[in-house]
Amino acid sequence: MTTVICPYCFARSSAAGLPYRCLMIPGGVRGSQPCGPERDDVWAEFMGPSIPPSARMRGPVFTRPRSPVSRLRPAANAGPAVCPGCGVTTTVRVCGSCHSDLPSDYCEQDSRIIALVGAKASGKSTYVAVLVNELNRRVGQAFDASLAAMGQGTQQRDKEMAQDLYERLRLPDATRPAALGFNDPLLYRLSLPRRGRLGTGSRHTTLVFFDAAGEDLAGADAVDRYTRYLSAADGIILLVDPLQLGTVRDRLPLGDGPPLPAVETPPQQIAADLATQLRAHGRGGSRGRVSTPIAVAVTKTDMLRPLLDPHSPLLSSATHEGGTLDEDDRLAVHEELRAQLADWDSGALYRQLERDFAELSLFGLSALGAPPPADAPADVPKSGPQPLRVEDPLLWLLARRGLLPVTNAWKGQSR
Ligand SMILES: Nc1nc2c(ncn2[C@@H]2O[C@H](COP(=O)(O)OP(=O)(O)OP(=O)(O)O)[C@@H](O)[C@H]2O)c(=O)[nH]1
Ligand SMILES: [Mg+2]
Ligand SMILES: [Zn+2]
Ligand SMILES: [Zn+2]
Repeated sequence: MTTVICPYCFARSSAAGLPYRCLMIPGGVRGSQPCGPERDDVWAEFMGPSIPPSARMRGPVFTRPRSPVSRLRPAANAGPAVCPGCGVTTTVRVCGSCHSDLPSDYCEQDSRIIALVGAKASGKSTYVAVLVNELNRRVGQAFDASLAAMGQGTQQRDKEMAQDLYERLRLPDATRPAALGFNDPLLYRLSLPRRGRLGTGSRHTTLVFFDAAGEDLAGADAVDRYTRYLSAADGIILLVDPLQLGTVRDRLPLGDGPPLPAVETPPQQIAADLATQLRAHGRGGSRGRVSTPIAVAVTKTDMLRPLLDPHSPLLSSATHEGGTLDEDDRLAVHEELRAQLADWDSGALYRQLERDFAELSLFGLSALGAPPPADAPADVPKSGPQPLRVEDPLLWLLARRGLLPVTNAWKGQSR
């Protein structure tokens, strides 16, 4: 049975049990009256006071009556249902807890929630936009994968982000904090080839990203929804801005790039807060370490060139030969960063992570491939984004869940 996690309130339910919303359209049957809008207080309460009273009036929500057939064949509970009020068929499913409408194909496959976390200006919004683009091009090609935005909200945002980054060469604005309004989750359908004896075909997974504002993380003040999102996550990507690390700031040659960003919450503080929240939501495992896998990615690695060996594995992307994830390559990156972090912040971040998380891997990436121009710090470099290793953290998390094949040169085979 397909389990659906609502991408708005993160309540879990079986796809078959989700209510429907009437579309309020005329049925074409003479004499029949379409349903009128009703006050949806469940939804209005979830959305908060910013929703004007007129917007609270929506299509009636109903549940499909239980029939003997539906009990025997759960599949009979998928697909459209007939509204008991007007007799017209609807396909729109809503979350039973918050009454948010779900995109039409959201309920057809299991969902994986990937939480994206990082201090203010660590590069989250730029990263998501570039990652989506890469997954549809180079990486998608290597893994025979495709990614489709689900629902109008995500499609619209993707289009705007891509136009800004790739055509107008403009960097994203700072994301608004959740306290000021509602930031919609980004929903994608990832299709990967199905492997195994049962032959070919595709396997679909829903990916939910939530691009929060950096300040939403601030320890005790973290909004409730954000915490629920973190505790529902199957994997976490924590973005770390190396320009926040004292030694990196001291050593970078000045003058040939944009000014250094203002100092934000230190990454080890964010990691510790994150672990506290996850433990409070039952994600603590053995020895108090959090069981959710965490990919810790140092961003903006283009700025670190002067501090790295020219042959550093951080300076070129993986090839993903044969559509598999190269475990040796991942380890080379992990070890390189562990060694560098021991130098850049005396290993403080890594020590904190090891204390708090049972499953962790370090990554290094650059969404832009080069620093923004010194004279136009809000612009993408003239050549457009030339990303480095942006896909690695997500691919690792997917592989942890058995969704991607992994190779290991030492064993010489994939598993
Ligand atoms: N050198 C370099 N700078 C980057 C890169 N990605 C982002 N930046 C810089 O970091 C700034 C912040 O990036 P955002 O993507 O807006 O960061 P964010 O984490 O979404 O920020 P908030 O929404 O405020 O929390 C950008 O304006 C760029 O100046 C990169 O790959 N390389
Ligand atoms: Mg942002
Ligand atoms: Zn919900
Ligand atoms: Zn109706």
